[in-house]
Amino acid sequence: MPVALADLGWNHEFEQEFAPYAANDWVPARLIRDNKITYGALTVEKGRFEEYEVVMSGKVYHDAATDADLPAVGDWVALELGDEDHDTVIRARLSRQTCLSRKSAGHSTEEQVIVANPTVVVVVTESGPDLNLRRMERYFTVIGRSGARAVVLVNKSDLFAADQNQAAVEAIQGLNPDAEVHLCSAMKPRIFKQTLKPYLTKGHTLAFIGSSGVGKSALINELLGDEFQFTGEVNEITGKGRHTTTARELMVLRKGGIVVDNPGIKEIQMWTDETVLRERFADIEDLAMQCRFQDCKHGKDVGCAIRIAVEEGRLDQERHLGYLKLDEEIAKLLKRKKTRQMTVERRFKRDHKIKARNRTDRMEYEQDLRPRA
Ligand SMILES: Nc1nc2c(ncn2[C@@H]2O[C@H](COP(=O)(O)OP(=O)(O)OP(=O)(O)O)[C@@H](O)[C@H]2O)c(=O)[nH]1
Ligand SMILES: [Mg+2]
Ligand SMILES: [Zn+2]
Repeated sequence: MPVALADLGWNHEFEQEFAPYAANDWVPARLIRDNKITYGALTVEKGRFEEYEVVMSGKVYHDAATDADLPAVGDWVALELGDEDHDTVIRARLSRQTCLSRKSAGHSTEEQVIVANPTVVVVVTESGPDLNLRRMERYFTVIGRSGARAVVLVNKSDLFAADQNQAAVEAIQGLNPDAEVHLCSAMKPRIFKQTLKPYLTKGHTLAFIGSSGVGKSALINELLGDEFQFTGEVNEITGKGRHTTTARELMVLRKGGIVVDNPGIKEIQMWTDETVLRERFADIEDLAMQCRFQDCKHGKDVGCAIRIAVEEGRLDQERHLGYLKLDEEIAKLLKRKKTRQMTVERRFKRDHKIKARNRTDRMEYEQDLRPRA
């Protein structure tokens, strides 16, 4: 069966925006992989998918005011096809119709695009230790902003008791009545595929996110069927293959629908906002208000309400330790932000230098042209 760009998510609005580029003989393609310096891009030629390794043009790079403006997996771009001597080049990026990104409030330079143009964001979790309702709230916030629908899969149902699974589904549903929350297991692929079927429409993009090890790739593998097999290393302890996804990748399903596998999101890396970090320990901060001394370090201090809560078993010791490391964590975070800011500034400076150099070149050139006296 011949394929068309619509199988990749192409639609009327993209086509309209692309019209001026078509006049240059550029071709529309969707970015499926980010290799840092190059990208993988998928297009359709003569009814078949064709993949190219492509680079960004200087203009696309320089026009990007922030990292978030740079092409990302899921983006539609205009390609100028190369030949033996020339790279295939991204000449333009089309506007995003939806966009899953993380953004710390007020710092637009720090926005990071996770997936461009998703139709549905599938959050994978479990009813076991990975379940974290606060984190789930954060996911709902970013999905809400993305313009995509939210679907949550409570995976690994085979590993946990039925009432525990049910309670997890209800708690997540309670956070967001608009989200669609389903129980599933990669060990029961038939039922799982049935669950996702309504979302796997031709041209619809499903972006899978969630912590490392929750089963995103295992579930995607089931959807891909024979088309795809991981060649992961074998875990010496369990003897099972375990492949940690290291790069985001967009894949087209033969029966319709597009999936994007993402590396597991490390919570700290993902939501590095001081407030968010503090939010995770809101209950402990409440306890801290009850400490006897205002400057309590919450260690061995007399009358420390936090320590007493640990001793009485009302507070998990690990969480207490995590809380004690919070300031350290925030300091690290601020340092990282600063480094980031410096990179951005350096880039502006460099761009400025290039411009200045171009100007000098031009002036010298014009001088050369001037008739000599
Ligand atoms: N019992 C059980 N094991 C599962 C299920 N889903 C996934 N697993 C196992 O969990 C492990 C991790 O699964 P992956 O699919 O690699 O997890 P991931 O979310 O892609 O992880 P990252 O790529 O690191 O982000 C693998 O050994 C899977 O076989 C499930 O429903 N039940
Ligand atoms: Mg994976
Ligand atoms: Zn204290």
